Amino acid sequence: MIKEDTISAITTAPGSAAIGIVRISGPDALRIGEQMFFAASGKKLKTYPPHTMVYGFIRDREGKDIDEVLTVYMKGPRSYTAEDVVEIQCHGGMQSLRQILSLTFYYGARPAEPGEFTKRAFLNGRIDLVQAESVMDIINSKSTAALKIAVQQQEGFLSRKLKEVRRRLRDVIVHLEAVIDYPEEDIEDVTYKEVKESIYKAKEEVAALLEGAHTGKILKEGLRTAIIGRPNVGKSSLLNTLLKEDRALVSEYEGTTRDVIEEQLVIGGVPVLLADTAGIRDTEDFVEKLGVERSRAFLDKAELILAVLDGTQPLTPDDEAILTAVKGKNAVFVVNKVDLAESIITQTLAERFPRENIIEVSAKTGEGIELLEKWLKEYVYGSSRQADEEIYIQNERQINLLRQADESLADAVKAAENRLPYDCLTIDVDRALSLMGEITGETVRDEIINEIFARFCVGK
Ligand SMILES: Nc1nc2c(ncn2[C@@H]2O[C@H](COP(=O)(O)OP(=O)(O)OP(=O)(O)O)[C@@H](O)[C@H]2O)c(=O)[nH]1
Ligand SMILES: [Mg+2]
Repeated sequence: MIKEDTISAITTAPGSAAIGIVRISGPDALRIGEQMFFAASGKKLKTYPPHTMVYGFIRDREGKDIDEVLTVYMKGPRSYTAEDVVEIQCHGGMQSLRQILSLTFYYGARPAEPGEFTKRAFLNGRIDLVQAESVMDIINSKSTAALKIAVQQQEGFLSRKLKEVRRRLRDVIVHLEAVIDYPEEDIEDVTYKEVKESIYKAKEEVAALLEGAHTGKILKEGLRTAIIGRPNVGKSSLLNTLLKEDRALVSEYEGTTRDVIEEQLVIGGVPVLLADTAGIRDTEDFVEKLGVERSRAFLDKAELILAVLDGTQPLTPDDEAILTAVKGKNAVFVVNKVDLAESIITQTLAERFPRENIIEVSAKTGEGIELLEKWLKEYVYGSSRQADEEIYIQNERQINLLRQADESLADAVKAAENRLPYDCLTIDVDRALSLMGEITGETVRDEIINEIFARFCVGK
């Protein structure tokens, strides 16, 4: 345990609310708490067993009541920071919270820096860096799926996996060092074969984690999706149906949508940033032209394109232009208006694109929309993956480190194949080990730690 000074902050959101919380953490937490809190029972806070809610009042220096509160003393290490903590639950108005907070300063606490409570939990070894980072992910989760991943990370799913892989790699190094020190006992063939197999296994586990990172990022940030198509095929109708709300204007006139309409929604559990765009075609109308330019920009920057086509009409040159434009992008071809007549273009499309990427729908009746939802879900999770069992990394820092570790392991495998000297092998494996240690915080530099916690909010 590192002995630190005592810090305090308001840990609840600013504004009016039913309750607000002031947290004090550090060696003087109990002393400071005792000086300002007066239990209704007349007893001292420290006479209660730790982790007991005690009803009473916060009084200012003159002994006047500031607020009626509940106070709890959590004796370290059984607290958020693993230090002694006192938390005061008062009424959630800013006046009461601010006065209580300044009183903690008066009695000797110092204002907590952003993320400092969580940083202390990390420095005191209660949680690792992955768990600390997941605290912010939990707070910022945009969907139930993203929350679930963040909570799994908080519980140490990823940390345990990394520990396992690192243990495997450490064994490799021990093995190699033994044969470097006692070369006469070495049987080279066996050593290279065994070492290569172990490293390869570790590399496969890292690769599996990286595969899940695509899913993790989408669940965290939302899948950037653009609805693209020529005028009047039913793009805005599709947006409205997916949103279950009349958001965009729909009309029988071509060129109804002029500007891009963006909405956030959750489709089949997947958070989606969905953009309805102006129909793309050659036009002389100045404003429509601007809209078309914007549509093209969205076509470029979206990760996924919903290319909408009118199933009741043959493909037009404008359709063809769009089909060409989405080449090389992730696209699903939405054949619309199948409530009017059987599609006459599905067959033609199927000759050019994988059939599973062509979906017949009616934006008007909702027919086929569930197929589109299913398609999206599979795109995000992969068809064979079991959403519950996988580890999905959401954090950019962690993904980058893991990518580099993966490269080092690839180098190590190659080195073993080419029978390079043992110490070349240990260098690569060592590097992978230290990169993975940076993810959990075992081998990370102070500046990086400070940078990570500076992104937190005050009070966390
Ligand atoms: N029967 C039927 N009509 C549809 C369907 N989808 C859209 N429509 C009609 O097609 C016309 C055009 O629909 P919109 O949603 O405005 O088409 P859009 O692609 O957004 O058109 P622009 O914004 O002009 O590019 C409207 O009259 C809709 O009612 C559908 O699935 N079935
Ligand atoms: Mg429209």
